[in-house]
Amino acid sequence: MSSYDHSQIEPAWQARWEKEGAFRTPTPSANKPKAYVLNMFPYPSGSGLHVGHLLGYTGSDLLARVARMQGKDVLYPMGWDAFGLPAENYAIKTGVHPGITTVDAVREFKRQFRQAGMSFDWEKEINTSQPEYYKWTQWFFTLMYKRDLAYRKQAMVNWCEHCQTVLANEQVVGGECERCGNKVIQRSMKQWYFKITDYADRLLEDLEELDWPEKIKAMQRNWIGKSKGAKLFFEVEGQAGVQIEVFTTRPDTLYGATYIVVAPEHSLVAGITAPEHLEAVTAYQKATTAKSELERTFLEKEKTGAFTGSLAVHPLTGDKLPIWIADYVVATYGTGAVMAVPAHDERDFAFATAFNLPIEQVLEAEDIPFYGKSKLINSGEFTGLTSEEAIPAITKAAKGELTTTYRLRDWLVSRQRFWGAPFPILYDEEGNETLLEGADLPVVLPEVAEFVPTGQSPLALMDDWKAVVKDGKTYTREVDTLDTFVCSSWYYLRYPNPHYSEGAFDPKAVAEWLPVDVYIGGAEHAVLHLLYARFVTKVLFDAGLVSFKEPFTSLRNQGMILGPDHNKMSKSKGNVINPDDVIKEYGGDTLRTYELFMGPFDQEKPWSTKGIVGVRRFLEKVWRLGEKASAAEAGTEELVAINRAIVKVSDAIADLRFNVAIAGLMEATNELGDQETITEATYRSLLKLLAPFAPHITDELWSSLGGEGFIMHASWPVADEKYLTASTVEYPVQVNGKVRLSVTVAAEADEVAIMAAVAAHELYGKWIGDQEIKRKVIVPGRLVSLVVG
Ligand code: ANZ
Repeated sequence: MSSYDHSQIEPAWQARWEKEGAFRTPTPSANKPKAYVLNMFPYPSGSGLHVGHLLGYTGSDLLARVARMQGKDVLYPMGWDAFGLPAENYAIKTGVHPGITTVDAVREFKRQFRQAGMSFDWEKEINTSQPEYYKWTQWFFTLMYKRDLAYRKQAMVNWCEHCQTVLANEQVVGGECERCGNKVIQRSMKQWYFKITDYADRLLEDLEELDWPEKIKAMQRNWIGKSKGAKLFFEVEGQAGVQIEVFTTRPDTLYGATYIVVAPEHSLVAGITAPEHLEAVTAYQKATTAKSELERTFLEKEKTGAFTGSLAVHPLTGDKLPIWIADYVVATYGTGAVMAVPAHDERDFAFATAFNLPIEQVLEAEDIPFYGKSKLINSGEFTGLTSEEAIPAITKAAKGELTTTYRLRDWLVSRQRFWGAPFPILYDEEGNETLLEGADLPVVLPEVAEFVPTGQSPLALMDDWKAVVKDGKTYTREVDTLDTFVCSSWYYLRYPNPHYSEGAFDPKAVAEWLPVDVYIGGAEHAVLHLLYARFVTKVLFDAGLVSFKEPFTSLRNQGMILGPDHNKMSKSKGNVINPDDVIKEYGGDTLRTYELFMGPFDQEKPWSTKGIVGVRRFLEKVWRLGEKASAAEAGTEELVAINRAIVKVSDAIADLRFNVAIAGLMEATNELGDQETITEATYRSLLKLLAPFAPHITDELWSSLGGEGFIMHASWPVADEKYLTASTVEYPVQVNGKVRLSVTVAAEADEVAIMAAVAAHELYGKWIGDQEIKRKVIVPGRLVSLVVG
């Protein structure tokens, strides 16, 4: 038998798979289950894939391969989230058009995927930056618009000075731009929004039915941030009819309110600021615009603020409460104003302490501040009630309203960028908007020569493109582009029939394949992409265009692969492992198997060169095991080993415990290696179990045994129950006090069966032979002891 040379085998099999269309998606048949296995599509970056990126793809590839072998019709596609900031930033740096760099990057990604043995059906490939695709991204905008879910408003937006663009809340991380890490400031601009807030409750409720990691569901719940409370109203002293509306989750603490705080941006501020406080208030407002929401509301942050000079009237006691502005109150949450209860609210406590404002305890507690619920004290007629009882009672008495608020904001979709899908919107001379539809789509992105950011979209500089005459009227185009999260909110619908020209997706093909059965991707998409995709699916459901309400039935996240130094892989740290190098030295099969063997799929784990060598040796062992595959009949140990492996590997894969599955394969390989010979049938079963992990070597060995077609089209082995019964027991056999041999029998084997196994042992003749068995002790499950002579 020749030795295992991956550099010969792997490219040859890749070429055959391609030539013979091995990964082509079948037409789904009525009598077979389907599996739509999907990985979050990448943006094709110029730096290619590192081994960390490959983990998720390897996991989904394995699932697709197993599903095929289990007789399912499988759709396993791949495409490119090609629009967006990274490509545009790269273009700004190099001066090369993103259209060109994207083509190069896609080619490079495909080469790397191919080398790693990925079984994507490239006939299903999509690319969000092509007019054929973004025509339908624009159509989604028109759908939103017509369903009153798209609107434009002047608003304070997150602005990245470095990228010169607006960012969605989700793209601001710790007050910084998610992409470039620069500080994000607030700026007022006219922007397009999608009304995702209309779906807040359904996005929350439907989480229950999803087979998703609990952590991700919790993050979505948090992001939606449903909060039950009340609106209470405070008159402004001396200003008839002017009221401050506050949102509170704790109306039970109303008697402890000692001052009011409104957000610096609140529309009432100008009207209630006394002349002698105007300068300080204006200066404070200006300082606030430079801060991000996170910075403002961060608990430990030093509290700042300014007094407006006005007083509010307590609705129950008539007390006069000073009205302050402070940045810890956010304009966009609740009503943008709070009643401050320093004895029972952490931020109010810090603020009152800093500004020497009164603190009044109104809940029974050993000490203040106290943030829990308890019995009311110092609360007039409500004294003695529990917090729960007082919430509705006080709200009613104060003429407030019980209400629910959400942290979720509408989705801002305007970007002042060039490398995105243009809006299907025109404005007439008065600024009224007109929607472009039907034959007017796609609005093709023009060839822009100048993409240096200026604060407005580079498209604003394209006078020829911008000016449109339609039905004799002149218009100008919207020059912003759509957030790339719009492109990726619907792509999974396009794959089943990616070149469909009658609509964004082929309804028949979507009915056959959707929803996605398993979705694999990084946990960093816990809120952004996953929430948008769920929202879009619900809109389509409401429009009667799809029959399901959730796009991704089950979701799994891959963990991060760290560098060998246990740090996150990054160019600057010089700890990036390039899959090309690993594949060259050890092969794609070793790389795949090692990635899945490193540890639990969803956990963080460091790269280890030692570990990869171990996996390579394992594959070599499997290769050499072929030399033993000559037995005419299988022995019990062989059958037990392989059947146990079938169960272990199948079960572990079903739970995405790939590392456990590989451990099972290694164990079986060792056990089978201990046999003198094994049958070809057993060896074939082992190869089938290994095939989804290591597709090249297994196809090579499969064909050398005369296997038909590709091993990926063979059927997944099924265990024979007979050899699984509470497994087996190994009995050491003592002869005259010394262990001379051992036998493996079924756990429930009786004395006769055990003695038969002893008699069949090849060492029986040597140690017992014709001697008389004078005494025989069998300790069930433990040992056999014979006295002979
Ligand atoms: C009085 C009070 C007393 C409060 C008390 C809490 C405890 P969640 O649960 O997150 O919804 N709040 C309301 N609007 C705000 C805004 N725009 N910016 C910053 N804080 C705001 O939080 C609701 C609570 O956060 C509200 O209830 C309000 O403080 C504050 F013992 O009102 B509370």
